[in-house]
Amino acid sequence: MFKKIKELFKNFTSQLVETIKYKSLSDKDINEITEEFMLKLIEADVAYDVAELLTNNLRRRLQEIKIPRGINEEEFINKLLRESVYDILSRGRASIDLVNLAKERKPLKVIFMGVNGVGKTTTIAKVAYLLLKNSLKPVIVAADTFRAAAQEQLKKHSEVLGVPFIGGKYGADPAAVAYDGILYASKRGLDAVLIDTAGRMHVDIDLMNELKKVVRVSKPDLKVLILDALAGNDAIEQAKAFNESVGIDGVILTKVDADVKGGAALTVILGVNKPILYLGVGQKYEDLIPYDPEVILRLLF
Ligand SMILES: Nc1nc2c(ncn2[C@@H]2O[C@H](COP(=O)(O)OP(=O)(O)O)[C@@H](O)[C@H]2O)c(=O)[nH]1
Ligand SMILES: [Mg+2]
Repeated sequence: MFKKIKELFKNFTSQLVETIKYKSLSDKDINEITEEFMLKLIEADVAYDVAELLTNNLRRRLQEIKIPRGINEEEFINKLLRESVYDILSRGRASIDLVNLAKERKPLKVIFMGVNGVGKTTTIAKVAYLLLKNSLKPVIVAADTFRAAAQEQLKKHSEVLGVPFIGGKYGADPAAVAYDGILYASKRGLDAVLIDTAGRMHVDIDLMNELKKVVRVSKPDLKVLILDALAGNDAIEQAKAFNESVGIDGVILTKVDADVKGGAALTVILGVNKPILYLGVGQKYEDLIPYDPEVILRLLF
């Protein structure tokens, strides 16, 4: 993961170390080096705004700090870079812990939304698995009544996991299906209701209105937007649109493992400006890791 980005970070550090070997760092040097770094980030699929954010943070640090003589310069600069990245990563730190919330509320109602193919259904199965591992009982609800295959896919997961499943007939009102799922969980004292919704383009007004209705009826505790790391900047646009339309409480970023360069994933992580709950890092149930700036830092350096 983050292969290309890691390389860029390394090169940036060694370039700076090389420069300060022979002279002290002038503002001009700093500007040149950070500018070049920014362009490299963009080449590695980091979105312009995000590359700029990181570069500005870094430039400010470099200008403010005098690099002392006689220290390990490489370590020093690496630390500086880490701090810049950490600054931005921390903005996405989630104060929401899904597992703890499910322990507190009976049932915790979570609605999962997003564009087609981003990994909603797979992520719901992963979250169900996570709850089970914490001795919590979820019900999975397929409020995607648009595609028969979507119901089947979720049902299969529920069978493998041994979790109850509530679905609806083709064309049924998704809001009614979601409501059924909540009733089911309330009656049986289950811990969480995980509601899958149909994939929808954020620009499709009818489908967004339908989603608003599901939200009005089911009154979820959490509205979670699923974003595909590979979508990069487009994922940020999706987040903006869903946030304006129904509001989002948190994000789960999928397919982080599939982003070879790492720039697209980094773009979403640094640019989405919403709490990130988890990262999807594979297709297996256990491939869901809590978002933690420290963990990302370790992956990046
Ligand atoms: N590599 C990888 N693939 C994923 C991840 N999450 C989902 N997928 C795959 O993405 C595809 C679409 O997932 P699906 O859950 O059906 O998306 P949905 O249309 O949003 O419900 C499937 O092939 C999943 O296996 C992930 O974290 N990593
Ligand atoms: Mg689906």
